[in-house]
Amino acid sequence: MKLYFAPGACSLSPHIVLEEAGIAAETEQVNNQEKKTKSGKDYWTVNPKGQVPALQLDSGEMLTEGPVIVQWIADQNPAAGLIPPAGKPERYRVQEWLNFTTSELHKSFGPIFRPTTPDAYKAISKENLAKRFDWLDKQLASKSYLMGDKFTVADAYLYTVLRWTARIEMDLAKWPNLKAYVDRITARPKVQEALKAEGLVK
Ligand SMILES: N[C@@H](CCC(=O)N[C@@H](CS)C(=O)NCC(=O)O)C(=O)O
Repeated sequence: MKLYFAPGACSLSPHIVLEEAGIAAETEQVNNQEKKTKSGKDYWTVNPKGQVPALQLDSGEMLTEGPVIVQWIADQNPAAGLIPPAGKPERYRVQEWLNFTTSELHKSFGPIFRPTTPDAYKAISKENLAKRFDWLDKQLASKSYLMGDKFTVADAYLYTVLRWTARIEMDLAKWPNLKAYVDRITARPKVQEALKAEGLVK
């Protein structure tokens, strides 16, 4: 398996899941602006969508879409307990969280990062995020992780997205449960490994 990633981008989520699952995979950094991989390959030929993450399977097939990639990785090592088995109601709860994160949070950040987005649009996107964070903060009031006591792939994704608030000057201190959640996940040894591998911490 080989994961194509850009440091700190949404590809950090499958990177964390690889570490948490104890799966040794190759990784290759992508320059997302120039669409070139570290070894000089044209990234459009790897993923014609031009986005990270992309996971090359041992069969050579390319799997894209972060919420799907994390499920595939977690299913390679069920003993790691990163995702409930397909068919169990809890599996669909995890998918519910992945879908919420991708559609209600992840995609709000892109236009805020983009320098050419009008300020009024950025302000509205931040307002929308803040509303979602108000709700999320309540969800995390009495549990360590989205599914309760157990860290799952949904946490790897939500954590990755919440890290971006620092880049858009949204202070998570306003949402104490979210702040504690991010700090809790940052402290996980395997998360530290993924952050180190992407050059995000020393
Ligand atoms: N639907 C895709 C979106 C992936 C995505 O937004 N990737 C961003 C980084 S977080 C990216 O590569 N952006 C560069 C671009 O779109 O040119 C997924 O969930 O995997």
